[in-house]
Amino acid sequence: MELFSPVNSKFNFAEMKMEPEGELITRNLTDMDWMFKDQRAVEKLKAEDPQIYRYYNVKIPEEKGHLQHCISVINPGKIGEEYYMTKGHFHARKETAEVYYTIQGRGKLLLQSVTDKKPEVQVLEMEKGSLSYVPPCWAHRCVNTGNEELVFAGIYPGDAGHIYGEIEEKGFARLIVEREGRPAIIDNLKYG
Ligand code: S6P
Ligand code: ZN
Repeated sequence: MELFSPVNSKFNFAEMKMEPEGELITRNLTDMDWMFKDQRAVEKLKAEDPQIYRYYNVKIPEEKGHLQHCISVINPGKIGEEYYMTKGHFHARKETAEVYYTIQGRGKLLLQSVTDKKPEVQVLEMEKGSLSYVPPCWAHRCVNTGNEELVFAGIYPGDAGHIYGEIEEKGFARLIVEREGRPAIIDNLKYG
């Protein structure tokens, strides 16, 4: 393995961005509009195309032994009754895990098992200080249920890789929506 130099990154809360920026990936509504339940609400907002989330990847070799790490920022907001969320994915190397550390805001971490059996769904709370463990073989999506940006760090093996296609197509079996002013976990009737 080549010697890689130690590197520091810092999240600038005044400007809500990472410094140095690294690789910045932004997801606006039109990058994921089909993933929201309420397609009428999507149509109304499409022209405006709000940013849903962004993440700053520190550039690290995608090799075993390294640790990828990034800071994600999910904006507050809803499409219809469904909160802003990440697309969600599982790792190409399914046996790789991940740790999330919530730095600001409030949300839910939606986890769905990726095995041959019927998927199991679990939800973990994300709030300032939460250290959440995503074990191997669980797809993961973060949802901002608060009224400020949800900011969290993700740390995972260098060679984990990401698979989006299946979740882009099928979604998760549960959705996180606002009901009577509070987050509720409901079945995704379109799952499958
Ligand atoms: C990577 C890690 C996060 C996400 C980021 C965006 O393994 O879980 O850095 O990439 O939160 O979510 P997504 O689902 O669009 O990759
Ligand atoms: Zn991941």
